[in-house]
Formats: sequence, C-alpha cells, structure tokens
Amino acid sequence: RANQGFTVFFTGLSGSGKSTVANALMVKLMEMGGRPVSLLDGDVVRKHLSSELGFSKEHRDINIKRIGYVASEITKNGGIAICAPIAPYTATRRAVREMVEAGGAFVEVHVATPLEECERRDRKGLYKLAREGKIKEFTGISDPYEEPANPELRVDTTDIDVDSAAHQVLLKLESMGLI
Ligand code: GGZ
Repeated sequence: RANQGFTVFFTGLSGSGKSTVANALMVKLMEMGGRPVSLLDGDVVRKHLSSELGFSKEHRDINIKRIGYVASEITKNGGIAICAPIAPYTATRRAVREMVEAGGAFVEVHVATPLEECERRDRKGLYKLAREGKIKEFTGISDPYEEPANPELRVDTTDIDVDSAAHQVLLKLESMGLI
C-alpha cells in the first residue's frame, strides 16, 4: 500500500552509530516532506518514557516494548517512526515487529559495527568503565547482544560515513516501495 506508515528500527551495540545514522535519516525523510517523522532515540526514550528502568533483561524488554508501542501507533496513523535502541534480544525485537506490522511496515536495520570498533571509538568512555567493572550488565562486555538473523538491512559504520549509511537505508525504503 502506497503511503502507508512505517517504522525503521535500528538495533546495535552502544557506539555502533545508531543514533547518528537515525538522525541523518530523519533529516533526509523530513526534507522529502509528506509524512510526519518521529525519532525515538535510546537515551531520549530512557529520559522521557523509561526513566525508572535499568538494564536488566526485564527492564530492557519493558523499554523496547514501550518504544514498540509508540512506534506502532505512529505507524498505524500513517507516520514514520525511527527507533534507535540497542534492543539486544531477538524475541523482543520480533514482538515489536509484530506489533508494528499490524498497522504498517517494519524495517529492521542492524547497525553491525563490530564490538572492537565500538570499543576503539569509546565516544562516551562507557566501554572503559564496563571493562573496569564500574558499569554492570554492559551490552557486548558483560551482557548479551543477540545479532539479528534476518534484518531488512545491515550497515557497518567502520568504513562508511553517516551520510552514506543513511543513504543505504533510504535506498532500502525505496526498494520496499515505502518512499
Ligand atoms: C548498555 C548502557 C548501559 C548498559 C548505560 N548496557 O551509548 P549510549 O550509552 O548512549 O547508549 C547506551 C544506552 C542504551 O540504552 P537503550 O535503551 O538503547 O538499551 S536497551 O535497548 O537495551 O534497553 C549507553 C547507555 O544507555 N548504557 N548502561 N549496562 N548500554
């Protein structure tokens, strides 16, 4: 269905580039006009929607399902939702996909920048703290990340810049007939 709403759901490690690619995608989609675009970024959601939650499996799942619910409402109403949490668990991502697909399309983008590169960048110094045991249950270090087996798209930001990663997502959306 042309002009249906959709959700672009980025998943990947801390520091993989999810937020920056999601932001660049948002700008491009807004410039195209048409549908409203909402960005549900990991840390923004945690501040405004999930401030009481920590990083246990249970809390991460609650966080992701809240994001999924908001995305499904936006999608159902014909908008574009861009989500950028870590979302480390396959089953939870699947639950969100099902919720969203009831009212539109779900496009899972695995930002597959390897752990070693994320840790090398360590933009916020969190990997260092995690290695020192000062942050517990840190994804990729002391907590799991289940790699998506069949994402609609996989991008690795090790060797490509933000703009070309966002462009790859746009091409995928085009090939799916969503834009
Ligand atoms: C992973 C953590 C943790 C732990 C704090 N594990 O790089 P960031 O800082 O800005 O992104 C990470 C963010 C992850 O929150 P999400 O809501 O995306 O996670 S989940 O989808 O699993 O619910 C990181 C910071 O929070 N952070 N502690 N223990 N990331």
